[in-house]
Amino acid sequence: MASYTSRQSYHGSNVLAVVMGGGQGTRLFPLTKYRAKPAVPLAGKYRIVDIPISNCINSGIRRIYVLTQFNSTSLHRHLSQTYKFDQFSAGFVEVLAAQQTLTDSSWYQGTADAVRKNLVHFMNHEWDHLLILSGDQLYRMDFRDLIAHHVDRQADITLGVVAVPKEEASHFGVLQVTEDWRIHRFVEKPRDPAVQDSLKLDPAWQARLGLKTPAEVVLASMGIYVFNRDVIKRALDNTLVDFGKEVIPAMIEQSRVYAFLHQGYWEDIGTIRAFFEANLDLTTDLPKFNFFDMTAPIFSRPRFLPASKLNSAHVDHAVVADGCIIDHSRISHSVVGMRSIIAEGCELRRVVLLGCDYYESAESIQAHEQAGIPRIGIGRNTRIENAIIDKNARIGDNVVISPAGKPPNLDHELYYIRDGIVVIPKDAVIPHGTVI
Ligand code: ADQ
Ligand code: ADP
Repeated sequence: MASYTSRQSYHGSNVLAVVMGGGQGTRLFPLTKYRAKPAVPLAGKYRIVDIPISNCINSGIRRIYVLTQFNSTSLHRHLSQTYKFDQFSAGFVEVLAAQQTLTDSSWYQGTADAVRKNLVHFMNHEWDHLLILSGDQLYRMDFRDLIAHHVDRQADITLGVVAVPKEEASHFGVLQVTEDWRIHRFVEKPRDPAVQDSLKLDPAWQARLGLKTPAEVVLASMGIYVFNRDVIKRALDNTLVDFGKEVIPAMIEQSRVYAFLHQGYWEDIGTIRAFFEANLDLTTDLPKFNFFDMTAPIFSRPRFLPASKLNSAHVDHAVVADGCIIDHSRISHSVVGMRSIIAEGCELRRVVLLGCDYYESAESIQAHEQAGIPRIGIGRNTRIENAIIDKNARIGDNVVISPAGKPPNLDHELYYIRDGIVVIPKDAVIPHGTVI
């Protein structure tokens, strides 16, 4: 067991981190149609998985497993080309995909099931604390503070928690704590207003925590858990499949389960709407998540792309990644992903372009043009609003893309609408003149 008692003596080598890389990925579909959720591009040049991994690295944790339902080449390539540790640090970032397990070929039934099926791999390493992280959240946290809180209280399990408005209680595991943060009640996604009401945080606590909002709040689980080595074995020595629904409520009865309050920005970006809004928030004057904070940088794959080129483009409140060429167009409140090519006369408002994987060769452009197929990128005089354009899409000239006047959810052969946002899938071809 750990012999240290505070942050000073804590060392990241006592911790093994596990990133929950997603179930079937239905909530982020169609972005997860061809790739695992952790590989979904974020903020023009990152992938979702860079967030939890960077938080780990910035907290001194260098042994990280990523659990995912299916193996995608892009996830493997990204992780192996990005996170290289020297041979003295014993660090690794490794994917454990559901179908790879030897004893059971079935998909992970839930978060606890995914961890149980891989426990044998985890136990091969030396660690005192297993840090379980959600794979679809945008936040910055120093896990050393979380672990120190856990160790100082001699906890068996500690949950990262945030205060959220009471109205959002039904989306989270909601809990109540004693003066010393020990959890004595936990209800997963309470729907009953009476139950929600009974879980709200005492105004005196609200003041103590410095929460200035007059609104009623509850303490919500972030889906971030620290387990001691012996405790995780015990907690999963059964057939329970889900941490929030089953394991945590069961453990509260028999173990020392504590909460650690996270007070910075934190957002679940696991739905198309949340993913879209979190990307667009980066284009505001003062984004809620600060990619510019170099005290805890977000890492990603170095690509050695040229700086972006803007030819009398009018760009307002936009994030433009490396390697783009934008001609005589108007771009506002948009994220322009790496290697995006935008021809002249376009108007983009509230658009998240995930970018391109490569530059199309002159021969390829010519061959496609002869066949009447647009080149990769956005063609001339095209207007797009409230949309996510996945990688390598070929959007033609004089195209209009907008969800206005359409149902909030729709499947079409060329595109999807999710939560009122048009999503153009990866490698899609939208012919010249199409009006969506
Ligand atoms: P949810 O987010 O609804 O609630 P869940 O669907 O279990 O819970 O997802 C948790 C994380 O695990 C996500 O990152 C997800 O992608 C991943 N995941 C889910 N199933 C998986 C599988 N089979 N294999 C690999 N990864 C998988 C949880 C808690 C709540 C808490 C919220 C906070 O249950 O108590 O409040 O997270 O967002
Ligand atoms: P995704 O971001 O959708 O998960 P991948 O990471 O799998 O995509 O693909 C990115 C890589 O694929 C890039 O390194 C790029 O070099 C390569 N690539 C994909 N398609 C092509 C192509 N048609 N021509 C050249 N390179 C390609």
